[in-house]
Amino acid sequence: MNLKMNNIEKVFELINNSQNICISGHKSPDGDCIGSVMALYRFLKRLGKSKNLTVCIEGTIPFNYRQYVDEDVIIKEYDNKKFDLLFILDCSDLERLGKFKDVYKNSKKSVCIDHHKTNKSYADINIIDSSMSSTGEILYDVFKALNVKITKEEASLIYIAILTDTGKFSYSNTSSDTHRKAAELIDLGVQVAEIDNTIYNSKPSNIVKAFIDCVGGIELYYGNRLGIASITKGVLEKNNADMGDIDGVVEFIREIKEVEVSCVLKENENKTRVSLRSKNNIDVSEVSVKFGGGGHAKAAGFEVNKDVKNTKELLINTFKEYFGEQ
Ligand SMILES: [Mn+2]
Repeated sequence: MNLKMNNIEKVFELINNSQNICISGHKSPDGDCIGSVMALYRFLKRLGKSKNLTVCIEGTIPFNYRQYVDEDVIIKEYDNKKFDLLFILDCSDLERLGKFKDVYKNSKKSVCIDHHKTNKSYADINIIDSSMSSTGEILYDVFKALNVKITKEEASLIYIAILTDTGKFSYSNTSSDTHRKAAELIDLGVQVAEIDNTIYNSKPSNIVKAFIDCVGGIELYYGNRLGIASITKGVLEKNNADMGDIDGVVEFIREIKEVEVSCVLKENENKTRVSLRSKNNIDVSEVSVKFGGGGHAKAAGFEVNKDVKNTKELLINTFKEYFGEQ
């Protein structure tokens, strides 16, 4: 990656000159967001001596990440506190900060580290590279450029960020550099099998049952090229599960041979959050941007003020353009 060294120096200078620092990530956090935010938190805490650090992420931390998170450092509500410096990680636009989006205007300086190609460089310093698999990968480059050795705990958090955003090093965003960085992280003490078991093989039975209910409802359109499933409030209530706990449905749909685009609809009050994955050439970030969202060519999302049924119709109509008649 072409990290602009003058940018890195400016970031370091900002860190040194700031007392109150906030680290934020996108709402409904995933592994990349959580791993990157917590890695930066630990890193700054270790270097920062008397610095005042605040972490804000809207939404519950999924159960499988909780042991890697100091949950008491994540603030629940925003009281308009002012910051000298704000880090915004893995966040394509400020709306994705959810109820914490005002931290941006209440911070003197901001640094965005991200890999979403729809990111419009809204911060004072923007370290954005859409060729990177994950924000964790970029953050690792930043740490390296700062010339500070990172700890096993920090390495593990970055590894989690990379592991989850590459689908265990299987998506097309996985490069030889991604593997080289993972190798370096393992040299720093990352326990690969232990992390795999915690992140992927530790689901409570009710979560697996909720997952089965969701994938049991997969619908296929356009000769199986479009696959849609929903995570509804009903399914969550029936299985006593949280939205953030159900992971992997959109990836599961993609396992169907003919599926080119997989969609998961998440019911959220009167709105529906849509996650899209593309297997081949269709750029799902284009579709997401059309509806006010963003993301990557092969993984993107958006939210609409419609219920699940109407959102499904919207998607079927939208993809007609790509797949032709049903
Ligand atoms: Mn990411």
